[in-house]
This record gives sequence, structure tokens and C-alpha cells, in this order.
Amino acid sequence: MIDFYTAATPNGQKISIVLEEMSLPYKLINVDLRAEEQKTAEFLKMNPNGRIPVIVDHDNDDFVLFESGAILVYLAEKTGLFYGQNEKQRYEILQWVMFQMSGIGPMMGQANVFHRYFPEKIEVVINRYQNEVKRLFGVLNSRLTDNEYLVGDYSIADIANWAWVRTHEWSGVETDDLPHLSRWIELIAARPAAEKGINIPPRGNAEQIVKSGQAIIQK
Ligand SMILES: N[C@@H](CCC(=O)N[C@@H](CS)C(=O)NCC(=O)O)C(=O)O
Repeated sequence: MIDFYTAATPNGQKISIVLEEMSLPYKLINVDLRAEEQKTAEFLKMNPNGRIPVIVDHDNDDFVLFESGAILVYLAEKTGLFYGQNEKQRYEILQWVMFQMSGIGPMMGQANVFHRYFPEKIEVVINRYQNEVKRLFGVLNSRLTDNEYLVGDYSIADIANWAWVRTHEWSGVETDDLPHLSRWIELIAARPAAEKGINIPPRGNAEQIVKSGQAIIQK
């Protein structure tokens, strides 16, 4: 059994999706970010960075792991699922997971902060992050021109990127002029486990989401 500490955000949903796709049994532990449950001494023992997601694998000597990209790779290696057919594909999958972890996630995160939550609307900063998100979306769109998925069949590379890219409207970035990216967003949205995963844990109402964002930027 896996204990899964999470909240209704894209980094948490990556793991909800992959656990659902893999049909792995897990116990969901909802972490209230607004209440700063991720900063308690008990939580910091699991993740000194004080963030979700975290897993504890009780079938592997209570192994504790944080950072969503590392968790995706761990679960892919544990099950042998959604991790390519050969060594080269696995490195390419890692490449696109890292593209998400170092680019899409941080840039969309900052676009959200300055476009949605920050009390002052600083146009140059908003433009900077939204333009960078758009540029990264263009890279994905090019890759998806001749590829149905990012690498071979559906993999953790798609899961990592999709969990963020699908929320593009919240970052104020359109994808209408990126047809291959739009096709891929719909392709993955049609997967029952992906649809289920983005609702685990269920989202609060809009007011709660905004408040939770404010709690995050106040640190
Ligand atoms: N690079 C980390 C980022 C994790 C992260 O930013 N988690 C956010 C939610 S998406 C969080 O826990 N925020 C609460 C906080 O910063 O206090 C990962 O991918 O796991």
C-alpha cells in the first residue's frame, strides 16, 4: 500500500493520474495547503521542502519520496508501466519529464502567481512568464506534430506535462493556434484514469483555490 500526501494542484494530480492509470492501491491523505499542513514538523520529516506530493511505499520498507518527477519515475520503474519500450525511449521520457519539471511547471506557476494572485498587476512580469509559457507550449506543439504522444506510446512524460498544460487558461495562455498541442490535450483528457486523477482530491470552490494561491505566495 502507498500513502499519497497531496492536494488539488497539478503536481499532486500527476501522481493521482499515474496511480489510477497503474491501478495501484493507495491511501489518499489530503494536505490542507491553506492551513500549512505541509509545513508541520511531521510533514517536513518526509519532505524538507514542505510541499506536496509525497508518497510512502509501505511495500518497500516504508520508502519516502518527494518531487513529483521522481515519484513518476519510481512508480514507472516499480510497475514497468508507461515507461517506454527500450533504454533510448526511457531517456527521452526522462528528458520530457525534466522539460516539464524545469520549464512548464515553474513558468506556469509564476504566470499563475502574477496573473492571478499577486495584488499588483505588473504587466512586464506577467508578459515575461506568459510569453515563456507560450514558447514552451510551442516546443511541445512541434514535438507533437509527427508524434501522437511525446515519446512512443502514452507515458509518464505525457502525464507530467498534461497535468499542467491542460490548465493553460488559468495561466492566461491560449492554445488555439497550437493544433497539435490541442489535439494531445483532448487525447489524454479522454482517458478515464486521467479524468479521474484530476479530480483526486476533489477541488474546493473557486474562492478556496484563490485563497490557497495567496497562502502560497505570502511565504
Ligand atoms: N517541484 C515540486 C513542486 C511541488 C510544489 O510546488 N507543490 C505545491 C503545490 S503544486 C505546494 O505544495 N505548495 C505549497 C507550499 O509551497 O507551501 C514537485 O514537482 O513535486
